[in-house]
Amino acid sequence: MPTLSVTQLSQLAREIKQWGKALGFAHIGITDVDLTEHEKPLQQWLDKDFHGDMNYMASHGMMRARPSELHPGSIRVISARMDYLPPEAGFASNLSNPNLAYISRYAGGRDYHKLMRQRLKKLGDKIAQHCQELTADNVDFRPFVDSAPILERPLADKAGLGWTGKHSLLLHPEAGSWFFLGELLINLPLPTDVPIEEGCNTCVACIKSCPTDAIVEPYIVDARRCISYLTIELQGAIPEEFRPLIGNRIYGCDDCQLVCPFNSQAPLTQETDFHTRSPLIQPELLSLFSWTETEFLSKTEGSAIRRLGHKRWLRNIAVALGNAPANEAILQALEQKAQAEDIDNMVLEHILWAIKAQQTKLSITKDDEVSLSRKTQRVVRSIQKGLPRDA
Ligand code: B12
Ligand code: SF4
Ligand code: SF4
Repeated sequence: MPTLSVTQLSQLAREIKQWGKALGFAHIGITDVDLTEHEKPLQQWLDKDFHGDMNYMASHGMMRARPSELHPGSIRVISARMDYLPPEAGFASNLSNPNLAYISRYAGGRDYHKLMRQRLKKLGDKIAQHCQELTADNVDFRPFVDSAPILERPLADKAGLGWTGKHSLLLHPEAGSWFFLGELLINLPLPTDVPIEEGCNTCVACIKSCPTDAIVEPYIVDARRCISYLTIELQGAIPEEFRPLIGNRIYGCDDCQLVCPFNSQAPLTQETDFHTRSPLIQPELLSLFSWTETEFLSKTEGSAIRRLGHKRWLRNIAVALGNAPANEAILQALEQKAQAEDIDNMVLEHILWAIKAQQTKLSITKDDEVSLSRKTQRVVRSIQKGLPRDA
């Protein structure tokens, strides 16, 4: 382990925060590697099967809560926040138009994993070089961004980056919650930061607004009910009970953050790479549904959406088309796709579900009327009132 003096370590901690800012991180905090108090809640969450078919959540045992086992020798975690809210997010206009596809605003630009990991690696290199010059000792570090089994949110909470909201995400009184987390595990005994005070108080807006009631208790999300899981993580069929509740959300969901009062002044991202790319700005469902696999792969190149694959892309859009107002053009597009020779059985089942939903609606009314669920109407009103810049 490097042998810096206490004064040198304090000075270094200050410099790490400045270097982090220069690398595009909005907030850096430092904490130790002890997550013992999270082992029991994590195990309870797994025991209840809240992870669904995300086997990677269960397969590493308690290593998630033991960063020092993940990278032996680590005694500190440098936790980093990077903001992703793009300008002109258009949340309300997008959610209130059921003929448009809604894509979570974290995913419309470049995949954050690689970008953040590279920046964290640069920060680690800078620290190592600095220590080499001071003491000629070797610093050992490893960057993580959602890439390995590690409890990122509890670490960031301990490092003072924010408090854990009742939606289970980290949020900060000034910065809200539109940010990614990443960290460097390191073998330097840097001074640690203190957590900030919890600020949700009596608010329960996120719990009340979740379209699928996935926040089953304050701070606890049953992933199997969460639209983010259903549209991104789940490999197979989306359970029917959730399909009508998904609305037009074809990739992830932002509702629990959209109603959070702390997002009213949230900073926009400094990374132009996170701005929503043109084919994904308020896109028509029918237009996205018409993409061939080759088009899907080229239009989502470099984006996290690409990992979904064309099959699940079609699955998700079929559900949203089934939820769209009655429309002959939609029915036709669905029927055409159902007859495609290479259509996958799982996708076909969703298309048939959507055809049935459209036929039922068409038999009742031919109006292209807006049919939003009560909850979505409330979320839209809350965005227009609380987040006018991003509405
Ligand atoms: C698995 C996962 C999911 C799953 C499960 C979500 C969940 N809440 O666990 C699904 C697919 C549903 C999901 C969805 C989303 N995710 Co996600 N996800 C993860 C991942 C990979 C692991 C999270 C985890 O460990 N869950 C296990 C459970 C047990 O952990 P937990 O919820 O923190 O549970 C703790 C609390 O319940 C706590 N607890 C229990 N009782 C109490 C009581 C009190 C008072 C308190 C304070 C705490 C507490 O103890 C538990 C153990 O520590 C992390 C990245 C990472 N490696 O950490 C990203 C991560 C959490 N996700 C992230 C994001 C952005 C999202 C989405 C917003 C994406 C989207 N727009 O669609 C949604 C939000 C949904 C939501 N409300 O959580 C970001 C969050 C950034 C932030 N600001 O906090 C992360 C950190 C990724 C990243 N690197 O930036 N995600
Ligand atoms: S992301 Fe959507 S579905 Fe998941 S907990 Fe939040 S509001 Fe509910
Ligand atoms: S909506 Fe309310 S309860 Fe939920 S995280 Fe924000 S402040 Fe906390």
